[in-house]
Parts: sequence; structure tokens; C-alpha cells
Amino acid sequence: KSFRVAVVGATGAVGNLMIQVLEERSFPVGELKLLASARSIGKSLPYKGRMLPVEELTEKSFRGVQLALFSAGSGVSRKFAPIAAEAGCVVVDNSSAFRMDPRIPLVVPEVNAHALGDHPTIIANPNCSTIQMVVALKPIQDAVGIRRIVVTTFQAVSGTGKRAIEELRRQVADLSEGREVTREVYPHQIAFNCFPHIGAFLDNGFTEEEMKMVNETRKIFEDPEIQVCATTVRVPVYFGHSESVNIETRAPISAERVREILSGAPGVIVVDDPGQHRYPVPLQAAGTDDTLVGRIRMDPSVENGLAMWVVADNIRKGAASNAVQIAEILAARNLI
Ligand code: A2P
Ligand code: 11C
Repeated sequence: KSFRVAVVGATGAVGNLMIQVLEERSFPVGELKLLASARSIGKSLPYKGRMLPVEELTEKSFRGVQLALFSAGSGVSRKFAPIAAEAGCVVVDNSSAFRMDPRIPLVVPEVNAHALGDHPTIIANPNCSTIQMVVALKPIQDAVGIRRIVVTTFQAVSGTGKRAIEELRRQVADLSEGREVTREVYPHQIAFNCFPHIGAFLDNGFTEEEMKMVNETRKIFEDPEIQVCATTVRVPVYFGHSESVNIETRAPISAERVREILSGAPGVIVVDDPGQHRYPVPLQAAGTDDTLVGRIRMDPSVENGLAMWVVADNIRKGAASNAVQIAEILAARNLI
């Protein structure tokens, strides 16, 4: 069985990768429709050795389409995902538009595939920084429970999209050639800099990105009690978010046992031999679908405290690959 699939936002950083991941993972695509804004008419993108034309997204785009992967921002999703669903298409949406809607499953396949239910129409793909954190923490949550998480992120510019990737490239080139730096996407120079500002600031002093980590973790773990305090930081890395994750578990567990559990956990690779300079780094995670975990150690400053370092490719596991993995489950369960 194969499916008629559409990728919405096909020309973007994540959309483009969705096409590549569909091919890499041999998702059973019968026909592939590439959709973007009117700006992209005339462009074409490669899929399985052929160039496919990019079409303009319109209300009629979803006729005959069975599965749509959306990554064109939440405005586009809010408008077009319900139109696609109405046309009988199952939507996996990478934007934040529907994530906190109680009727919409928010899914990380290794963590809560059961949340897909029997008849999903729109499924939300969580935020990249949430995905890698819950993949790493779910086995610990299952083993001993987690009371509180304090997380600081180091997030790559690809999370912002292709214009931000270009901005970092341009600034690095300008600086190395003695030209003045210009900026369009970020409020500060990103080359050789970092800033604790991802998403808009809210009245509570946190940013939108930080509150996504709080609210999405609670929804995915189905645990409204779990306490999360996040600080999210943009760093001059192209691909791969890193996270310093500090947790308080409900019952005691040793670092050794955590290493053991995580070594057998789906989607996780333990990279933890600091004496040999082995700990996760973004350049190692980039291009893979794994969540790398290392620097696992007891935190003696609090009861049942543990610290660790978690790295994953934000546009693969954090976005495109997670969406395709959801699609694979939908296909396997006859939900498309
Ligand atoms: P386009 O290239 O035509 O602007 P990124 O997150 O990397 O910036 O990419 C955003 C993606 O969303 C691009 O594919 C972009 O298409 C697409 N997009 C943005 N706005 C719209 C829109 N109004 N309708 C359809 N696609 C859109
Ligand atoms: C970033 N996490 O790295 C953001 C981008 O809700 O899907 C993703 C925003 C989202 O900049």
C-alpha cells in the first residue's frame, strides 16, 4: 500500500528535510505533492532522483491527498490544516498551532505513540527542544518518576529556519573578511555570540520557547504535576540543540542505573566516557535521528538529583524525522 502525500512548506529548512527523510526511510509514497507560497512557483526539489515542481498552497491543494506533513509556520497550519482534514487528509503538523489543544494528540513515537488514538485527523509534532528532552527522560520517568526538571538549552539557528542559517553564514563570512555585520532575523549578532531569547517574552518573564518546554512536557508525560523551569538560549551552531538537564526524581536512582536504562531505550544513544572526551556534541548528532545522552551524574545539591547533557539534531528528530516516524505508525496502524 502506498499513499498520496503532501509536504507543506517544502522549500523551508524542515520541509525540505521532510522530503529527504521520507525518501531515506522508504516511507510508502505513491505520489508526492510539494507545497509552498506563491514565491516558490517555478522552483523544483529532488525526490528519488527526480525533480518535482513546487506548487502554490491553496484551499484546493489537498484534494486526493491522504497524508500531509506541515511545516510552514503556525499561521499557515491554523488556516490550512483544518481544510486538509476536512478533505479527508491526515495531517502531521510541525507548528505550535494545535499542540496544546486537548483534542489533538502531541506525539513523540518512542514516548507516547498510544496518544494517537483510533481516529486522529490532526497530530501535532512537539517543539524540537521538548522532543529530545522527553526522549531522554521518559525511561527515567517510567522507572522512578520525575518531580522537577531544570533545563537550559543551547539551540541551533536552523530552529529558526533557513533565513537564520543564512544569517549566521553571512555574519561569519563578513566578520572574517572585515566587513560590517548586518542582521535581519535575530535581535543581536548571532556569530560568536549567544542570547537567552527564543520566541517572544511573556508576562511571567519566560519566553514562548521556555513555556513550550513546560506545557508540552506535561501533556506528553500526561503529568500536570511535573515541574519544569527552562532557560532557552540561541547559540551559533547550525544543526543540533544541546540541553543541560537537571532533574529531581521521585524515588532514588543511581547514575549507573540511569546509564543502563538509557542504553536500552528506544531512540537514545548513551555517549558517556568523559575521560576519553566522549560526550554528546551537536556535530556528532547532526544528520542522525538519535538523541544522544551523556555527562550522566548524581547532583548532590538536592535529594534524588541527577544531571545530564542531551543533544539531538533539531530539524531531524526535533522536527522532520519525528513527523515521518509518526506517519510510519499511522501507516502501520491503518490510520491513514
Ligand atoms: P516559501 O519558500 O515559498 O516562502 P523556513 O521555516 O525554513 O523559513 O520555511 C518556511 C516554509 O513555509 C517555506 O517553505 C515557505 O515557503 C513556507 N511558507 C511560508 N509562508 C507560507 C504561506 N503563506 N503559504 C505557503 N507556504 C508558506
Ligand atoms: C527553535 N524551537 O529552535 C524553536 C523553533 O514551536 O516549532 C520551533 C518552534 C516550534 O528556534
